[in-house]
Amino acid sequence: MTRYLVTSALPYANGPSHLGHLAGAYLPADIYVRFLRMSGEDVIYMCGSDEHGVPITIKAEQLGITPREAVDIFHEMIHRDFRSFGISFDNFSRTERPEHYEFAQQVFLDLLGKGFIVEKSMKQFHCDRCGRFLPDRYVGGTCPHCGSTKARGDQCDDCGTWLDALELVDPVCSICGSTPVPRDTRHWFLRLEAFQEWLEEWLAGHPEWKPNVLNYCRGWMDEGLRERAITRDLDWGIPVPVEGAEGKVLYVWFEALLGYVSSTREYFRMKGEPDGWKDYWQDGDTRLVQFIGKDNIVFHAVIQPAVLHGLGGYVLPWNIPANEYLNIRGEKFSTSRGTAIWLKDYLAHFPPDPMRYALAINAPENRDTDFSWDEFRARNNELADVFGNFINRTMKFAHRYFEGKVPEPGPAGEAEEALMSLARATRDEMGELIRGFNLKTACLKAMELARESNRYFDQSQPWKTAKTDRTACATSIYYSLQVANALRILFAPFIPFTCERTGVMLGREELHWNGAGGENLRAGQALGSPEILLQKLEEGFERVMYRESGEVSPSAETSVPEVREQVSYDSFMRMDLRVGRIAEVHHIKGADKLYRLMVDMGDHTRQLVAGLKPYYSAVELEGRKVVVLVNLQPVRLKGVESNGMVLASDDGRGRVRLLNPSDDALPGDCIH
Ligand code: B3M
Ligand code: ZN
Repeated sequence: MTRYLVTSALPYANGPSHLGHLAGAYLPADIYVRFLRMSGEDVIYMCGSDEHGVPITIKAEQLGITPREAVDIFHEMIHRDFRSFGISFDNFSRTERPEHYEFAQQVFLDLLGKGFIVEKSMKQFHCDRCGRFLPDRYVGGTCPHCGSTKARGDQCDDCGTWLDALELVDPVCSICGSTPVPRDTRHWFLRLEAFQEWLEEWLAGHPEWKPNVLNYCRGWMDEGLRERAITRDLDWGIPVPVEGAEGKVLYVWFEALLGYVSSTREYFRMKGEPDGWKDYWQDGDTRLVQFIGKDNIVFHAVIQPAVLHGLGGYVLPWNIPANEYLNIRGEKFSTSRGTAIWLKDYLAHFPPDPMRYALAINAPENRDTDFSWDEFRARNNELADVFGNFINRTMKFAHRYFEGKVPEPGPAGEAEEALMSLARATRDEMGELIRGFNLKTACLKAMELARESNRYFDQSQPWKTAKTDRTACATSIYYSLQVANALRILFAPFIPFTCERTGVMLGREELHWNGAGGENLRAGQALGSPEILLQKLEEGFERVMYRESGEVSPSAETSVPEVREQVSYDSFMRMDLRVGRIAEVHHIKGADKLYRLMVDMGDHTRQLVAGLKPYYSAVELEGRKVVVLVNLQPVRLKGVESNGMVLASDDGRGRVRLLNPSDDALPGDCIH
């Protein structure tokens, strides 16, 4: 059986995530994975923070904190913001973990033993003023290939070339600006040239890959591969596991690429299946699909396959659908340069789905694209006017003329047949497009169906037939409801939160791709209450995010709430807090903020009502461990009894995050 192992580039834990990250390697992966899950495929989505290397140490130095403190802050922030955007990783790990250290060091020793890694002396830039070697981004200068003056010691972002710092023109120390000098040092080299022939053959076997990826690799191969240093003079990172290598660590790119494997190993260990990762990484039936930005192509399409081939027994990338850049005012979003629109700043004011839709339909799939708030507003309003409006008017008619039930239709006429077969054709076309990584075109197809659905509604004029021909009116609302359900399914990979809420309104929550285009809503079935799914935006709406300076203002700082009145130790001890695990998540009719949860408390299951709907989808909650106040007086909310409370934090700006007991805490454990 074909298994899909999907990854997104491990984001450096050197700052919050921005729209450029989302558009490049995370949203496309999430759309693809959600579609595969809905199609019944066996798929896991692995990612995690990339926590070593110079990007981290430079950031930590800027902030005046240790690298470990920096990665702890940004790992949490990145993970939180991606989840708030519905990026549905099955595991979001991190490379600052003993399990990853061991695996990366084992791989290093394995390749060393096979002669694919050799130790050599080399010249490296040294800053005599700073008294240190200058690996990677500690050196800046002009790129010898494209002339960009923003090139860095290991890579030029503008042309993506993986550089040897000594190639830089007019090199400068990034710390003090002085001119560095080449000095002798010893490092370990990956003998890439040993893989030239094999890589040529392997790459030739993937003509189906995106042209931008293949052209890039071809350029690299034509230039001829040569050995590359894969260790660095740094005191932050994974120590080189050989005698005499004090003060040297594995080059971040060498070990981060192995982070995909160690994230998978962690995921299966936590599931109690410690060898489960092998079914994906060491089984020929696996399709490894890696979503990245174009600046990461060489590492994923050349270095990673060479390392995994050198190891032997690992699957190699089946496809690497690299995206180009999403720019703003013509410049790449950049964490290290601080030119970005941070996810958390957007989320503090607006819901995730309109941005998911705008970035999907304007994705930099084959060329750089530019983000603008005007374009975003146009896409938001298009989604509200076409998709949102169709769902809303259909629901309103069903409530106004058919007691909030799916009406009994008359015989389907030509228009109905045409509409339903268009829904099925759109479903099949979209499936093809998504499997071929043409996500933008797939999204456009869904929007075309939504437009066609509105045209059907207008042409059938239910506001007239409601008075003149009830059967005709029932028929058009019946089929409008069926195609509303099709739209919910087809848009779900793109705007999951909105489609989940649509499902509650339609009384259909299952998400099977092939369900689109069928008559799944039974006549007579009760419907949920209609709600406005999407808000339109006025011109200048984005000002709420900007300071006078014209820069996106960090989310408005909130005043820290006053500390409440003191309590005695005894009165605190009267609160009975325990660990629980969410076993089931149910919607509550007519409650758009509440879930009914069945929580496993170890020796019993307890029903709770929790206002988590704006912050978590049901799938994110199921299986999650929580902290429960169990001796709170029971209350009834929307008619549902709640026996206790789940504890969560609130940052005062409307961001609510559940308190997580540690991995090894068990349901029923008491909390002191
Ligand atoms: N941390 C992302 C970047 O270059 C880099 C990806 C690692 S994937 C193994 O921004
Ligand atoms: Zn210096």
